[in-house]
Amino acid sequence: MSNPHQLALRCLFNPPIPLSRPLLPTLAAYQQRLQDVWAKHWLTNRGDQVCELSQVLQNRLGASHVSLFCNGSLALLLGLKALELEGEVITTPFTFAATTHALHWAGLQPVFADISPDTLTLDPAAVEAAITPRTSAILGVHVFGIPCHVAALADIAARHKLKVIYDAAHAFGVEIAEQPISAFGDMSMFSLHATKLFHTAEGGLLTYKDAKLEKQLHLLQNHGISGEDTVELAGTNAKMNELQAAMGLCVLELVEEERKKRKKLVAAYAEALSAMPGVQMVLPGVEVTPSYQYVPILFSSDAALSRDVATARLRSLGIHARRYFRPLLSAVCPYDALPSSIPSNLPCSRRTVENILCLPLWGGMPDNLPEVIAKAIGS
Ligand code: T4K
Repeated sequence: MSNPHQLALRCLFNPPIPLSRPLLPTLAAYQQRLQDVWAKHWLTNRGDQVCELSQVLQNRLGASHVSLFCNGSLALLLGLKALELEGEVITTPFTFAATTHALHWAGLQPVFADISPDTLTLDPAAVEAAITPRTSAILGVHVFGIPCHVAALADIAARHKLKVIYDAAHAFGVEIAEQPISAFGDMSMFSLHATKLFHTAEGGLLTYKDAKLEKQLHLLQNHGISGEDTVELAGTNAKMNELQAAMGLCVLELVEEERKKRKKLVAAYAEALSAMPGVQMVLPGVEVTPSYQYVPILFSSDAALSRDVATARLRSLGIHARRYFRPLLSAVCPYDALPSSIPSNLPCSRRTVENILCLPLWGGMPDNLPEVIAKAIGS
């Protein structure tokens, strides 16, 4: 005999439910934008679409300066270069690999500090304890769109004369007490990858306060070339192209509607998971306007299933939840050899990476999914 829970678990999703699904404009809307690109025969190197998107995003994000890139990883790398940082940069091991790799490629030494259990972002006390005479900056990650402890980090940075850079890959549209997330720190990087709420298929965006960085970033992303016969520095190619920007301009028109749908789904998850022992949604504080980018949940020993058993059960139902962000970057070569990677330095990060799970979230996903997932992991 089957009980009602077991009956519900039999309804498999085929094709499987992905973690996220890109927000897409109608083909007609995209084609309309492309008509202008075709008419001008201009595909990249600061065309009209890129300039328009840059202007629109500057207003939308309330940022004094913005620069667009071909992806978020190169945006972050070139942002670090433009700031002319040296030596050590204190950062979190609980992030996507691109954060730490950007430091590596910029010739900087990552120094891992532990995260706070409330936000899963850098613990300010651990950051302060990690400062040495070689420290030049703090690279925080607003992981899952949950803001770092921005006030405490700003205070530490001011006292020790450090730069603050935020990896805001997941934080498009996030505000803290109505202040845009880009208002905090010297520079923020937003990923515009297809998996993000707002995307350009592939893409990246830097916001920053120092006007002088704009020219430097342009040189760095355009081979260091400033004129037909002038190469000023050793740059690379990291430009956004017109097809990406046209996609972004179309997607931007859909973002608010998508946010509303995701907000409802997040509320449904909260309701479905509320009475479940040992399973807790990781949510930003009440003063935060969320990005609705991910639905991270944490398992504790009171949960009916462990994180890994729950993940496997969901997968057997055709639901692709993801164990973001595993492994910790402190456990990955070459960073595992760093003194700050020693496990005793990172207890909260280690606990988190063993117990975190991100549940599917995209506007068009089935309405009953939060309930199905709650049933699957709660029994
Ligand atoms: N910093 C942080 C904190 C980041 O999270 C990231 C990127 C970066 C920096 C670097 O930014 P970018 O250089 O990427 O702009 C994905 C993304 O590729 C990556 O952008 C993102 N973070 C990371 C968290 O997620 P994967 O390897 O986990 O993605 P994948 O292919 O497994 O797709 C995830 C889900 O989305 C699946 O359910 C399938 C679905 N999907 C994916 C794509 C690409 C679709 O339905 N359609 C699609 O087109 O890395």
